[in-house]
Amino acid sequence: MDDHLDNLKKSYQLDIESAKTLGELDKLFLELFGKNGKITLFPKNFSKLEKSELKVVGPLFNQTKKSLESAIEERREEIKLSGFKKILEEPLGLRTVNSAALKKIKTKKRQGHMHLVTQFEEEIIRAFAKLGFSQFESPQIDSDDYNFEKLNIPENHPARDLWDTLYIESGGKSLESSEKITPGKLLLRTHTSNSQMRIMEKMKPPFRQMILGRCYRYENVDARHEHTFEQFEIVYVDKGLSMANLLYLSEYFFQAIFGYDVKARLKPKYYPFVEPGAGVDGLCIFCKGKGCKVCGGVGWLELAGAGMIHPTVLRNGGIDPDVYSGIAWGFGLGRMLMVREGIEDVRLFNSGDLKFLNKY
Ligand code: FA5
Repeated sequence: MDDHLDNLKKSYQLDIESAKTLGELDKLFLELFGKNGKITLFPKNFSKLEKSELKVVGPLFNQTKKSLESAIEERREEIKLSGFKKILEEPLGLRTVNSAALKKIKTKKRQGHMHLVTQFEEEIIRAFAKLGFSQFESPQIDSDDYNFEKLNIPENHPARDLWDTLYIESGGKSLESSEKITPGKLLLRTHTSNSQMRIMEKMKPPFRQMILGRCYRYENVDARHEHTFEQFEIVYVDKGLSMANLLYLSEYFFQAIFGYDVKARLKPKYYPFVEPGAGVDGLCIFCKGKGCKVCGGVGWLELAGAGMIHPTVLRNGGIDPDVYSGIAWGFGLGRMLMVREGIEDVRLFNSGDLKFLNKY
């Protein structure tokens, strides 16, 4: 029986190592650990063994099971990483540049560089454009309707306390704007989620949209809170989307901006416009999960907020939640950059302190 286990381990280890797709791995997993899998059914033979034989075969079986499980898990990660890598390394293909012609043009040596946040914006757009997301604009001066009401946050709902809001006195008249703003009090948008309803009203699913821009809050300003800051968000609606897609997108993005070995995990979090809602954690890039000062010993850092778009919100946007599901996923650029670049104070981004900005 130990020979049998040994052969099983050797032959499957080879198959696992040479698997090229997640589908092939799933097949091997089922052959071993499915309802009628070879590993699942193996202990059935234990009753036929002598006690002394069982003492040898039992631990060997456990060890074989564990090593095949971890071989599958490791290969799964390798395949996922090579997938992410391939997407990230692909050129965008939006423009072809005639480099020979460019060389002939004499240009002055350029002084200065783009702001750190602007550079980061470009990285984010590039990563999501590769997955087929297009940019969408929503107004920074908006109505209470789009910022709250239609997102399942009615007036007097306690969840409004999550967003300290700057309202605008317009003397009862609507302010001029390129966007038509529907009735409702005017405010400075507190989050890029004000785009969700506009996208749904303008587009028929399926769609993949991304929004980037300034948000404003009536904050007690400190090292982690600014009154004016940048947020990024994706709104993705299609048939059959689930939290698994959300986890994939999170991991894809973290690996694009932090490096290839950052994992993501989801934990329950309340936002009125998603159900279920999630806080998206990334494995702490400083201690790689061991626990350190930055992550408060937890090993993970919360990097984004997300969830499946609430059926009421889909309905408000004219989308049938029985047919389509949606993912909304967003984060603050300053806070994410603080983690990546080891910056201690979010206020430095808008401070105009050139000594600080020129370091990047
Ligand atoms: C929101 O604003 C949600 N709209 C995010 C979301 C999108 C959830 C899609 C679900 C689906 P929250 O208030 O937690 O959530 O802000 C999101 C991020 O913005 C925070 O994690 C933080 O990175 C950043 N942020 C929020 N307030 C500030 C602030 N005052 N200064 C700097 N960054 C901030």
